[in-house]
Amino acid sequence: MLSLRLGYVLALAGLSKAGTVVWSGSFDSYETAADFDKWSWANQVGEYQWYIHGDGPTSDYLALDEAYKNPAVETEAHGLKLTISSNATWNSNMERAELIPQTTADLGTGTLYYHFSIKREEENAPDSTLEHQILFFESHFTELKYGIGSPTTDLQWYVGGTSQWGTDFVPGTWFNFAYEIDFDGQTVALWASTDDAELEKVGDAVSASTSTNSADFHVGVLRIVNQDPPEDWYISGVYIESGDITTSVAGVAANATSTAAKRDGKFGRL
Ligand SMILES: *[C@@H]1O[C@H](CO)[C@@H](O)[C@H](O)[C@H]1NC(C)=O
Ligand SMILES: CC(=O)N[C@H]1CO[C@H](CO)[C@@H](O)[C@@H]1O
Repeated sequence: MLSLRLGYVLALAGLSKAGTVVWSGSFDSYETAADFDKWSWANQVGEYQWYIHGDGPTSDYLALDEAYKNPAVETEAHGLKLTISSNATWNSNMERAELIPQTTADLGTGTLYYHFSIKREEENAPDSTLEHQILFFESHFTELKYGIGSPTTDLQWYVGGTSQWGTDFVPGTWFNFAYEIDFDGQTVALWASTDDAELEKVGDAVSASTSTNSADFHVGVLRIVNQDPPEDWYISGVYIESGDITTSVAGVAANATSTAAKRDGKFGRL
């Protein structure tokens, strides 16, 4: 009897579980691809720094549309289509298009959940024979990879260069993730689901050299080999949360998101 009631109370508590948004990477702050260009080192507006890209117009690399988001994400009206191509080069010959959080928030203390969803389609599909680094930190202590490991057609979770988990990266399916990073305990775990399913822990905490200067989380894709044809990647539901993880892909109440953005003094100023 007692344990039944306790279970009931815990179930109720579970329903209301949600953390605090520390940084929102919502693409709703941007109406068009050109809005990303309003950011510069001298004018640090918006949710993202945008400097890791090729010499073409931003519309060669970024596009926004309702069709580009995970429909299960309720806190965002549109998602991002990110295109890498032979001219998407930055500081090397590698193909790169990466957004970096623009925030004064501390993204590297305590335990934080780095949320995002990604997808590919058959059209302009990523090449499964070439290594891609996806949603990574500068030091690569946690990241996704594609086109490497076994099988190369898996989307794989890597920690410090070692594959920990993988799933078949089928087209047309949204893959939702949260890196659970314990910056104090120096571990990373992985939560994942597809489409509208709730996130579940798929990778237990493993030790990692966790650290960030709060401006080196690369929301984007790097492909090491430069060759045609171009590839499209879809990204939505990007945010960082502290406290209890939100397992619903619908996201944290938009209000929490806009509160964090307002605190940064950036929201709606583009
Ligand atoms: C870059 O490559 C893309 C894809 O092939 C193409 O659409 C775009 O026109 C190119 N941009 C430049 C500046 O050459
Ligand atoms: C859940 C919640 O608090 N929603 C509120 C978010 O903010 C808007 C206005 O900005 C309210 O209308 C919602 O009720």
